[in-house]
Amino acid sequence: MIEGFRHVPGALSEPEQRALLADVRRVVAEAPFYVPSMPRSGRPFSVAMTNCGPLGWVSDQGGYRYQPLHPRTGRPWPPMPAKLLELWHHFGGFPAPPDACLVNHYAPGTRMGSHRDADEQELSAPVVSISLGCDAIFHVGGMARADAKQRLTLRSGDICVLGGRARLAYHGIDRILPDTSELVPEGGRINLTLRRVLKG
Ligand code: MD6
Ligand code: FE
Repeated sequence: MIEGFRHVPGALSEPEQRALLADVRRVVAEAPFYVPSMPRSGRPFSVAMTNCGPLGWVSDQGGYRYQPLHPRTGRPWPPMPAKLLELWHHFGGFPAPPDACLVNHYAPGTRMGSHRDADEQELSAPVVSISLGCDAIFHVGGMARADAKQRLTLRSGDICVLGGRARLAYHGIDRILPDTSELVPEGGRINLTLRRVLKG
């Protein structure tokens, strides 16, 4: 496995997962999930997104970027729940706090194509990812899209860290395994990725 990639299965207990899901519900009540579109084609993502924290990751015909306002409501993203700050410090080990958390909702049948997270200025900070709900087949490769990929199953309560050489590695979600968790009542999977965008 590429240096700097860490998978922590079962990092969160079931009560912790339920508490985090309640935090996500409060975020979504203020900042609803919406479906972004791809920069050039304008085609919609299959995944629905929202954010919390001072900045949020967005995509539209103008490109990928971080911005302080929800693109549909025009309001600031809700504050980052305290539990996420704690998880960042525990698993990320980076001195400055995260300033963005992207929240992805995957219905069964959706996927996330292979990509690198490279829109952040602070590339020495890791990205810390938390999985809730149904299992997902995740792949992580190398610095080039064509590099060999390893696949692993991310389950509810797992945490992944992309730091070091893995920070700019290609990765994505091949598919969601339906009906593998009862955590999320409407089904599917929620993924939270904590980031440090501005130099801290
Ligand atoms: C996902 N994750 O798990 C997609 N990005 O739904 C990511 O795109 C990701 O897991 C950066 C770092 C860790 C990740
Ligand atoms: Fe990513």
